Amino acid sequence: MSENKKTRTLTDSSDAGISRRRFLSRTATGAAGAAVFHKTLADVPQTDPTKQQGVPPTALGERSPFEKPERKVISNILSTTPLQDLYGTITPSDLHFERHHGGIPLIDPDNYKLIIHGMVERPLKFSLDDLKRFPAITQSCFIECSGNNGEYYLADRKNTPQSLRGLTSQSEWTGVKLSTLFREARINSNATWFLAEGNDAAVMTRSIPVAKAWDDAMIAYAQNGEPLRPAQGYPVRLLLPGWEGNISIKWLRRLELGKQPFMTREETSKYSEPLPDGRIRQFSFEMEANSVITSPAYPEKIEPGWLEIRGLAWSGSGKIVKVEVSTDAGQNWSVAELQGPVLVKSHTRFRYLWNWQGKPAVIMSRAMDQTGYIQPTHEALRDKRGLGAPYHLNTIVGWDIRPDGSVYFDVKSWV
Ligand SMILES: Nc1nc2c(c(=O)[nH]1)N[C@H]1C(S)=C(S)[C@@H](COP(=O)(O)O)O[C@H]1N2
Ligand SMILES: [Mo]
Repeated sequence: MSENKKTRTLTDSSDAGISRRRFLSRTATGAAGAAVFHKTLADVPQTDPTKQQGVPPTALGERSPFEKPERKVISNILSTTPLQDLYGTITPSDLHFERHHGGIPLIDPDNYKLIIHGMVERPLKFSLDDLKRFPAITQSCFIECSGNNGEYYLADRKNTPQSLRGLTSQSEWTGVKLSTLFREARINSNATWFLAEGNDAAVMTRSIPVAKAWDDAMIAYAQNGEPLRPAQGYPVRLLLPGWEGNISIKWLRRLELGKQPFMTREETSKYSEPLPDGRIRQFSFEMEANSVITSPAYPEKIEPGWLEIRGLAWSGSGKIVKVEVSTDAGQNWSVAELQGPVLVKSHTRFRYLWNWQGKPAVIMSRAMDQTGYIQPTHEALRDKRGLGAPYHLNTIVGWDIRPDGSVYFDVKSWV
């Protein structure tokens, strides 16, 4: 009966009114007549919860076994966020999308070093503790891979919000402003670019204009209230709000100041975009306004009557100021409601009430940001930029609703 004793000592003064007899009769109805706590929620029999002990406090929490949101692992370098299973704007850290070219390295925080050198007056080396001693800032923003365009499934009507747009995730990040470190190192006034280098098998390097450091770049060591997840760059990553995810170098180990782009491997091949006029767009930092309806979407089935069309919009250029929804394949547009507070360079929830009358319909969303930029159709994007590279394709996408209520990806929005 030691279990019973334990339970009693846990009982606080607010339970003082419960008589010993009633207490015993309650616990006695538990499994095998004793107050047996179950180890995990999955072990608790699905019978009357008032008639059995549940699960005691544990060091780490668990999700309800009834909820199974999962990243979809596309390959050993890529996984996507289940946008359709999430609420609000923050992505739970264990569901943040992952993109890495050489796997997730294991880095001991005690051996961590960040070096700043090149065109600086004072070359510096920081430990993780050094970085944590600087004034800290916290800001929310999304990270989106420039390849967030569903290229893996485009022609497939069984696309989901996750397969179409699951390479964007939102977190609350904490760390140090990059400008604080650049001041500390007294960077040369002619230094207009810097190189950022990662400590993983890919040794990823990118060139970045110093102006971004004076704007909003940061060195992040925490995500959603805890140290970074290894997949997000533990112990330290560079974070460039609003810019293509690729440049936010994870497992950051070195920053070198210079006066021109460093022409890294990524910049001379992979992440450049051929344009229709034969020129090549080498740097395309900002993620332009984008949106996706997360419900209704494939594989949901809807019933006639009122429903709320829900989704996410975001822009790397600032705040989302407007999201419009069409229920007739883009002929007419109505303004959706935005859930505040709307933050810069952040996922923004939109909602639109709609009375579906059981007829075929195509629903779409399009976002507008504070610069006046409006998310384009696929046709407009193709004319402007060509489709020479599968990057920065923030096309308006839609869902095709059939008379029986089934919902499919509107493949036509991609032609
Ligand atoms: N060191 C390093 N940093 C990296 C990468 C990498 O492979 N190595 N991948 C980049 C790419 S392509 C993207 S889209 C983002 C993804 O960040 P996440 O995995 O935290 O979502 O990290 C970037 N930073
Ligand atoms: Mo990426």
